[in-house]
Amino acid sequence: MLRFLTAGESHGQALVVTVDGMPAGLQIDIDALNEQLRRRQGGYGRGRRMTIETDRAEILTGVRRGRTTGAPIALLIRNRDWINWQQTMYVEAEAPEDASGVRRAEVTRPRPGHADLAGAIKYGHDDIRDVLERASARETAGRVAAGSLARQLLARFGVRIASHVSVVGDVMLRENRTVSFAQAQAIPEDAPLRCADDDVQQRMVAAIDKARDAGDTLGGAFEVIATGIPPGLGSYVQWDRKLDGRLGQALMCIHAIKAVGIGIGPEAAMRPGSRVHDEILPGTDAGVPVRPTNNAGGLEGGVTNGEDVRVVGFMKPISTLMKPLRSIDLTTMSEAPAAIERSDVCAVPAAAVVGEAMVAFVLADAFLEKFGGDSIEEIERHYEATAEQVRRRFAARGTPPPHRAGVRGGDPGPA
Ligand code: EPS
Repeated sequence: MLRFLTAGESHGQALVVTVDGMPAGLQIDIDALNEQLRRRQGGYGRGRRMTIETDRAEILTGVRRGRTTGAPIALLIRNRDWINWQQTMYVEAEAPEDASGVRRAEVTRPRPGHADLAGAIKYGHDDIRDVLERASARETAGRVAAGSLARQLLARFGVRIASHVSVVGDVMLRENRTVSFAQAQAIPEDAPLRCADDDVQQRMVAAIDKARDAGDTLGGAFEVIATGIPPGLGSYVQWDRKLDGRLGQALMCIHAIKAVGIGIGPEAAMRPGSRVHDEILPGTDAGVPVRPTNNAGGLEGGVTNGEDVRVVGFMKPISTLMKPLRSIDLTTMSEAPAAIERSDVCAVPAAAVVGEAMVAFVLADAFLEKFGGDSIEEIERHYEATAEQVRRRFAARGTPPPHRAGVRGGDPGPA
């Protein structure tokens, strides 16, 4: 079982991640990991904080001479902003004499939509900072670090993952426009919103500018596409083993994500069955029967069918508004505008990168479940044996043999 836990406050000393269950013998590319952290920091609509941070992970345990040992992997990502927050975020009972930064006032006016009020009630905090520091989406840097390790494991078996932003506010890619894996991967990393259509992207930028000027925020949607996925990951036999459910949870738990779609998602509810289900044709494509469409997003019955896995995350607008909504002051219980904290106007491109990481992690977990082993060599043997079995199965029934190596290989691309 592959799992990870994170710790850390947004303006504390550092974020800490522990990844458990990685097999031994995987070559780790720390530059590729840091590149994922850099991608998460980008996107038009981010606030000033991103000019302070340059996220880099330090691997503390579980890797020796560049390869995983099978032991838990601990990673550390330092918060550069900590230097400005020591007077507010010190660990000791009293502020250390050499603590830098200014002492910030307590936060007592919960922001509607944020964890502020619910968290203060749950944990009994008077200063909402005790809630918001951990509820902050800064935590997702840790997830991207963990996801990058999962991604490197999957890449070894030809799985590649990309994403694109399809909606910002009321600006969206044309309805029913399918963005292929290759198109998503070809979007330049410096594209302001990592949208597959330049004109739509320009309108998205304008919508963010307008929201910023109005003291408002915008949400949107992104799609994560994973290609080279072998059939048979997940299962239909038990609710908690259905891979679509696991992917749904992995995306829903990203900050501000309010809905998840698999394949054409909610659109499937509005079409007749004849325009939803993907026909199965003779012949093979990358080792599995030909499917002319992939409305199912690569999952049928909670099991991968060999097509690309496609998952969409829908994000609500960020809840810190520069023109704040009505709220109350918890110290007086009287009406007061919600607190204003420095924040982003739109973070959908960042959420897309986090989405890639979460999808990578869940797919890697399901991959290990199916092809499991304690070392990469052991997993490779299991993977190849299954690939051979699938090849034979189709060959025995007179269909042409699959044209690629592996169950649904694809070339191993960059992690
Ligand atoms: C966040 C508020 C902002 C964001 C932050 C998430 O931080 P700050 O209050 O320091 O300006 O920039 O996101 C990150 C720091 C990050 O690394 O993604 C929030 O309240 O959730």
